[in-house]
Amino acid sequence: MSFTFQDFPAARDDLRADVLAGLAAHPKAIPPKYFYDEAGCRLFDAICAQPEYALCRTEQTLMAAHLPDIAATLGEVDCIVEPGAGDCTKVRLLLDALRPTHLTVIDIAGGPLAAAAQAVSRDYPQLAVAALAMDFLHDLEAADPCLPAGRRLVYYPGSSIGNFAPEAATALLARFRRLAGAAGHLLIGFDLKKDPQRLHAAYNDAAGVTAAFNLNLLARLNRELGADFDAARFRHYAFYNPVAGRIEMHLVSLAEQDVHVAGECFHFALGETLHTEHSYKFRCDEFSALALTAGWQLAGEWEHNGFAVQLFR
Ligand code: AVJ
Repeated sequence: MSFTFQDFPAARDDLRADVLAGLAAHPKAIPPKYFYDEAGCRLFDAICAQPEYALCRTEQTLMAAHLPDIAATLGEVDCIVEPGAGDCTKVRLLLDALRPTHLTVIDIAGGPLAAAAQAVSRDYPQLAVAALAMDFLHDLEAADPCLPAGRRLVYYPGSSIGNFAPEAATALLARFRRLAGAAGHLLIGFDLKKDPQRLHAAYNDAAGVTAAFNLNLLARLNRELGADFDAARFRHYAFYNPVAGRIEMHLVSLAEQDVHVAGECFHFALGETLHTEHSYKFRCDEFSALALTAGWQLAGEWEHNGFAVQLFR
């Protein structure tokens, strides 16, 4: 059994700088990666249990059903790399099917990652597990020397790629291409374009969990940056934009108000929005074309109930 943990403090995200820059921009915006503090992670898990939000359940079903086929298409894999691995639950399924010798998991939340990776290491005694605490958007290259030689598989499930606008998505996929190496593969899950009513409902669940998830960002800024957002004066607003092919999530100011964040004052006009997330939806051919521009050739494709997983080499 081997477990290593490496911290990359230089490649860490900067909440304060990103939020101050985002609030000074027009329109105001904060990157969605900041949703996931402890409460945000719990709220995201609760979203996945809502009847309207089928994404996580559908991906699980798809992976369980098609894993033998995915494994056969992949062939031998020595190392699985998962950026944004979180609690490492999803990758366990792959470990059982692919039996790699190495697993490298990457996440900005170093503490929870280390605990989850160590638990994986205990359950898979033959596996060499490495946990890297870093913001992979910031400096994924830093992970490269930590990876063993051999056939690598980059695993990026959960439609996380949907958070990136096409240009940023291409750039990230190109970085995954370099990380995987010449003989490497990418296994990636994404949400498909579908009836806009279904998409709308998924981000406007009746129980209000997505609204709570969106508004929790303000609570986080109050706590961590000494901000004075009044959550009652912002409205969760999410809608599908079929022209851009994405869900847009906003917090709309219900009043003209001033908010103080880390010693700076920001004015919100009545009806002004703070943009918090894009969640892009794709058709299969659209996504493989996007990945092709990043150097990836489609090697396999599986679809279930409005969700897809594609394999690239
Ligand atoms: C984790 C990025 C896939 O875009 O559907 C869920 C996050 N936001 N509800 C998504 C999310 C609102 C989710 N991803």
